[in-house]
Amino acid sequence: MARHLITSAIPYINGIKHLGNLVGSQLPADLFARYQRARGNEVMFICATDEHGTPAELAAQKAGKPVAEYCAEMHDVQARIAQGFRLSFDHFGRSSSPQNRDLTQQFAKVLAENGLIREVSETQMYSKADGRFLPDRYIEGTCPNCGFEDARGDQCDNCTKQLDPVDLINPRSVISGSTDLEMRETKHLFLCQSQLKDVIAEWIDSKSDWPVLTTSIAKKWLNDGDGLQDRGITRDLSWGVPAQFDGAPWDGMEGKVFYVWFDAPIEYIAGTQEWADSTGGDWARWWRTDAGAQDVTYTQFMGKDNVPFHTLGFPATILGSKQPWKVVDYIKSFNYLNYDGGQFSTSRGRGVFMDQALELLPSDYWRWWLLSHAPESSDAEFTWDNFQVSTNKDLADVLGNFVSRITKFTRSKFGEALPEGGTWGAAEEALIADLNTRVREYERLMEAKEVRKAAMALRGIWVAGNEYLQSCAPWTVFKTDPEQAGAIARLALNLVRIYAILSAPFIPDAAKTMLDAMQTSDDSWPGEIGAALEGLPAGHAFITPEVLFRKITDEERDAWQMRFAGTRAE
Ligand code: B3M
Ligand code: ZN
Repeated sequence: MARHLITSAIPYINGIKHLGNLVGSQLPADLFARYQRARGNEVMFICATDEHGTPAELAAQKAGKPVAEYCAEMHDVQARIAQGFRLSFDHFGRSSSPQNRDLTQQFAKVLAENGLIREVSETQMYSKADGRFLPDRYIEGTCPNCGFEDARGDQCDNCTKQLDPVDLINPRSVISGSTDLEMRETKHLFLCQSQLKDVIAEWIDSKSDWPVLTTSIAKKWLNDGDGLQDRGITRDLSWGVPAQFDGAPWDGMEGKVFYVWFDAPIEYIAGTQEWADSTGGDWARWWRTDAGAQDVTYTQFMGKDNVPFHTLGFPATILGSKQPWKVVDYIKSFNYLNYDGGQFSTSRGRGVFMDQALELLPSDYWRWWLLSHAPESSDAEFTWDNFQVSTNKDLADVLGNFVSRITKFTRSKFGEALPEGGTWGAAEEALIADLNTRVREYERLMEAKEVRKAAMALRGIWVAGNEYLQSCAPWTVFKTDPEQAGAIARLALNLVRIYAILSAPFIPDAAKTMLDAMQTSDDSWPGEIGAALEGLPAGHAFITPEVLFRKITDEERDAWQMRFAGTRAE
């Protein structure tokens, strides 16, 4: 039995994610986790909410709530929506957990002991009224470039010019509105990533099997970006992991916290510790190569914007610790999913967000469309037309139709049990040979995490069954040779069970309905298809299920397109 550690990038706490976020990390990670479990392997699938940093503080302030309370509420909201999409995390943690606080501080300590942390003095905007330093996003003012009055300290949203807070005309604090600001000196801890450049470059060079998207971003940052310059790992904020060691602040770090990107990936480990603390499980055998993790395969899933932090930043933390931590084996990254000719936009309400999607249709429709259109080799685009056409065809016409035709036919001619008699001949042998090839190819693609191709392979498996049924036409055969029609039905009903098992990683709810309809709990992965088709014997009772997938109408498509177009034009 293989052991798979699987993590999805942990979504920021500040708001509900859109479908593009979902297909870029959590959903393909879930697909892989479900597949590995179905193959009988041991899986630890971890996700969490990313709760620190300025975005969390600002969102809480906007919601008029203390940040801890805001995060607790939003964590529950995200957990509920994840459940709605059937994301099968073994644990959905919180980066604000005590486990992550302790572990983050321990990492900082050992990095310091290894000579990889140094102090740097900087000048930064200080607000006397607020009694604190202001991070770039906490400062607004007039853009020196275009005159826009609400430009942020890091960028002008109007003309997109990158800014430094000192560039702003009439700068003010976002917290209090105060303009009583001054530049003051402040000290921060820097992680000496530059010292690890060779180790990390060598490690990335050894990953010849990684997606080009992952390695090309990593190499670009290593070679011509500033990815491996020393990097500040503390911030002047109050919400976060305190910059302390053994319970006492590092000299000069009083009131400061670690940078959110320093503690967020550590939550993959801490989340496993949270899981262990709540279940009595053993986290170390997943993460410590001196405690059993040497035979673990660790796969990370993320959008391309998160690749630099996972190929350079987090490995710097792990490798710099010189402790026996499990290092990631494979990083699966994704391009962006665009929305109907533009981008998803939270502020404009443009595109479909996870909670809204579940109000429209059950999660299987979204899972199927998103995974079968995963933005792997390039950016992909969601359009309502494509969504309607693809799901109507693949789910309703192909899979749903197959299940409904064979169950209804059998019920009407033989009753709700697998018919006896008849023999399988050349047509069945050809189908079995074809399916053996197709299923092995499907397995290969799932192992390779080729999401789109795996979806197409699965669809091909559904189509093969449909075509078999169409050409063998048991409804016609029945008129002259009822026993033979019964043999065809027996095979096709067994295929329903096999389809349920193969399809479950993509569409778990429909798969369960299919397995329930076949009144079996035998969900063991099909090996040789001829043998698997003997799984349910003649006489085995089944139930004719309700319609598996309904069709999306033109009216719905048009109404949804209007509804999610956004309040403002691009
Ligand atoms: N929260 C960004 C994102 O949600 C960030 C990922 C952290 S992964 C450790 O895309
Ligand atoms: Zn501007």
